[in-house]
Amino acid sequence: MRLTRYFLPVLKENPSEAQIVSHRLMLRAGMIKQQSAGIYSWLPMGFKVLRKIENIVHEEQERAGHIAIQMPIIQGADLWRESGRYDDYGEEMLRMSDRHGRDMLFTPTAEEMVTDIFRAHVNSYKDLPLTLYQIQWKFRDEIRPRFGVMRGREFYMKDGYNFDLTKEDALHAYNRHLVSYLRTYERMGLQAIPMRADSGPIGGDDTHEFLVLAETGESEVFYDSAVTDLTFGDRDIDYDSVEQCQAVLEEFTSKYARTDETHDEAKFNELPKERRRVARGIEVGQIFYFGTKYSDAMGATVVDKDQKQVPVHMGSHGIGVSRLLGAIIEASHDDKGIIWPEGVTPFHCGIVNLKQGDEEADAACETLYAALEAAGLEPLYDDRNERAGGKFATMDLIGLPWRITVGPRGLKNGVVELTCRRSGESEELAPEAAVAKVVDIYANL
Ligand code: 5CA
Repeated sequence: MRLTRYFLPVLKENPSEAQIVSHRLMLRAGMIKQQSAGIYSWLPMGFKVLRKIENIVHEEQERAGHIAIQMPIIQGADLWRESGRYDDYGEEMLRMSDRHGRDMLFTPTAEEMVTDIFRAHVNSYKDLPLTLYQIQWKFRDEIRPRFGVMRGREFYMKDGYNFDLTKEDALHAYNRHLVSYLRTYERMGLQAIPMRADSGPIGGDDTHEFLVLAETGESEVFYDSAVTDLTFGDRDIDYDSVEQCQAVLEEFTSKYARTDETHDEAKFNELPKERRRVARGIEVGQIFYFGTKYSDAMGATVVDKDQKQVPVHMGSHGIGVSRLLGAIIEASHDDKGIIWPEGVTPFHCGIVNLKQGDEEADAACETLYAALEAAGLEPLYDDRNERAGGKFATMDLIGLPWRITVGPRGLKNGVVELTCRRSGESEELAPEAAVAKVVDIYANL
């Protein structure tokens, strides 16, 4: 993409309404525009990152054997009356009626609808296990929408639902989700720590939240510092293996890590003092096992081996896809702007032409641009007639991990400059070598 042909409405001034750095940077980098409290338009660069995050979530869900569907955003009230949640959900549920006076609502989550799909089409234990998921817009009429996409009213969520014959099978599904989430967040350059949590209006016994540590996080968290040493890495896990998933769950959840809702001061104090941490975190996902709560209420049963009708065991599992943009920026920025992890960056590499209009510099930029594209990467070429300082400021603000700077002086010596956004380090390389290095970095992700 050439910047002169793109739509990147960066703001020079700090927007006064933004209280936290991710919100400020998303507005300044022209990623989102607020339309109402907690409701945003996604401008091209914000939308691009949203899609990247969404793709990673899809890939990891599919890897875990989960199957994508899409359910409607506007739902009838009847299913929610069956489960009892039409009344229970309260003012967070945005309600409306259609022209026939039928009660409708904007979906805040989808346990009821997915259970309805299940009961209409699945009758036998032979069709289990089954996990269906979607990535879809949700609406919750939050009392205090704030911090941009972090606590929106309209937000994008991956919500997945497992259906299993027995509690043991459903707990395996729970563990499998935990494993796949660890992998998902790490691919985005994030450490998200599973913490024992409270189930709230979803209901259920077992639940973990995934928290990214950040001073601006809304949740207070208490943990053993040893949990931050754990990384999932590129382990090759067989998601069908009960033992393997169980082992990962135990490794990642046996140390003390809890949100304030489940915090147990006495237990926490059993830890050596130097390992006790009290901090804040951003909740980027939550997994639940809730047994037969919805299948009982809505008659979602299958016949078992003995031809007996039994209610299925379920759980639901969410990832805050739009919130993740904010969480990634909170975890990865400096005073100049965003620093995108390679896995989610909107463009792979920036190209800055220090002397637009100079024949050689222009030609060298075109060659670099073509070479990066030919290697399957997306460069962003700042081809504006701007002074170098302005171009650097924009690149730093929008946070592309790599930048190639091209100027007449370097070209005389046959070199361009390759700069790493995170470390700030630069090296002079022949143009082909710079391209080769960038290609190599992304090939090894
Ligand atoms: N049905 C279950 C799981 S499918 C569910 O709704 N879980 S949840 O309430 O925990 O939401 C899942 C994730 O969505 C949360 O972990 C959080 O990351 C994100 N989320 C929840 N509310 C908001 C909000 N108002 N704005 C942005 N993201 C949100």
